Amino acid sequence: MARHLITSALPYINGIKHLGNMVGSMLPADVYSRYLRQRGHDVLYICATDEHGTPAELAAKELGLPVDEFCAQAHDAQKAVYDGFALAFDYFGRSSSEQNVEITQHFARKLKENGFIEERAIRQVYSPTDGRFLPDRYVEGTCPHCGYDKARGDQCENCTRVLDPTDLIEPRSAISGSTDLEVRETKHLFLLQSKLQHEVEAWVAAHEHQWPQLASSIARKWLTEGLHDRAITRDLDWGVPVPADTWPELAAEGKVFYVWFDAPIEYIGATKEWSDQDPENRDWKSWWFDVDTDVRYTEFMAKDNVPFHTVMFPATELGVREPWKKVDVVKAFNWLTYYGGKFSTSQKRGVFTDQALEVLPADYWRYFLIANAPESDDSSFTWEHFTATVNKDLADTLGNFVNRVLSFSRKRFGDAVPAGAAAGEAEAKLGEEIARLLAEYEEHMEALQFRKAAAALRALWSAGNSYLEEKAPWLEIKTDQEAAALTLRTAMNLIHLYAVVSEPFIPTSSAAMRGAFALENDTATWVTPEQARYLTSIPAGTPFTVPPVLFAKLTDDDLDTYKERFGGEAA
Ligand code: B3M
Ligand code: ZN
Repeated sequence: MARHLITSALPYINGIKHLGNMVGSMLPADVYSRYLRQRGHDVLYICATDEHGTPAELAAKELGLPVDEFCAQAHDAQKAVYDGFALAFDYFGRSSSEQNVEITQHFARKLKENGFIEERAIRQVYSPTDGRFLPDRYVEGTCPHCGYDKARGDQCENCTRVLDPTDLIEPRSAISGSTDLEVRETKHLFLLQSKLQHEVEAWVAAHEHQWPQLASSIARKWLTEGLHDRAITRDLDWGVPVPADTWPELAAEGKVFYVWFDAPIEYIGATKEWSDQDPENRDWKSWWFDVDTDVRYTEFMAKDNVPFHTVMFPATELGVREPWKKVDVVKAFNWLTYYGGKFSTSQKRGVFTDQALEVLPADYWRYFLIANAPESDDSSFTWEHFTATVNKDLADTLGNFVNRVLSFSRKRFGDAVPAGAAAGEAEAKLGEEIARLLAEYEEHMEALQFRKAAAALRALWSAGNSYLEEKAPWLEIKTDQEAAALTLRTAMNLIHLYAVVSEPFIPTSSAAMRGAFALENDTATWVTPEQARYLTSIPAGTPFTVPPVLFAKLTDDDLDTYKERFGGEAA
């Protein structure tokens, strides 16, 4: 048993996320956490809403709400969707928590003590029309690198380059649209990342062998370009305040930390939120402080977040000069596209996670998304592909197997698992095959290869179908009751096995499959390949019920309805 700390990139507070966000961070983290818990590990899966920064202020403004009220509501709305997706966080926190304020301020004080933070006067975009400085997303304009004309002051959504508002061509205020902008001088705190370049390099070199190529190549690219000193404060009303004991002047001016400074620290902050709810039994520091080799820490995120997690946050942690846990494995994802085009929160294109749940239950999405996760490359969502996958893998291969076996057995042998003949050659062959596929499934899960894991799971389901076709109990029963009973008992053992091992992907359907059998004590959290070989967890005589159809088959009419509602093509 090992201790696994797992985090997924913190979703911004400014709106319900689309399927692309889900598949690139929270969902695979949940699948992995569930798997590790089932294998008996001590798992802590932490996530939170990322509540500071200009997106929150802008979204609140649009709704005419005070920012704190907006964030409280938006947090609950996001949490409800994640519950709907059956994401089993150990804790889903909020980066605006007092815990995060405390730890972020602590980090900043330490960085200053160690000579990694310095005050500098800088020139910033100021809008006389709006009567304020315009940091980050408060300025929009044309990206100097790729020419995209809706680039934001902090990052270009199109080419993912990180920007400074003064880089933008033809800048305009995101509040008023005013192009009457000037540049004024103001003081800010700078994180002297350039001083940490060598340390970060050495740290990356020592860890990147555990990261997928996508993550290490992005980290390398950033290190090659060189770490620049970065302003880590902003002139905003909403954020973690600069601590007055350390920087009285800046605090008096109402400066707050930049959202990307406090957001990663919220991984720790949220763990403390979790711990503070039950301090007798939970110890946040035992996950984060001085635990270098005791805890294995895996982070999940989409590729645009990789620089912050492989380079900048490690630089912060290194500069603090205290033994805070650093990431071991960075699992990074490419983009999920919508018919080859961009899913876009700002442009409202694609399928949002709340809408997805209006269309079909979570398990359909969980399976499809993970089976097609954009791991080695971008992958494209289309309704055609989605409905075909649901019909083939979930409805035909898994669901139909379960219902067919259980209803047929009940019709012929009643409400308990029949005994039948002793296992023969076909069962031995099946056992071999199942053991082999299960070992493969485990291997891919351990390696965080989700598409391959899904393929191995699907192969396990298929192996049951092949066995059933080969044995054909509906024919066997005409000549040999005992043989038919053996086939059905074996198939029912497969159903129980599927229930256990499919749980990380489709927890609700797994519970329904498992619940079909009234086992005396069904405590198995996992089935090892060795146990699977014998397929004997459901003994003869076990009472069972036939669950309702697990996965509805989607029709051409359904497909038309979805395409009508969401659009069948990228804009
Ligand atoms: N909220 C960015 C994003 O949603 C950001 C991630 C923070 S992780 C510490 O893409
Ligand atoms: Zn660009």
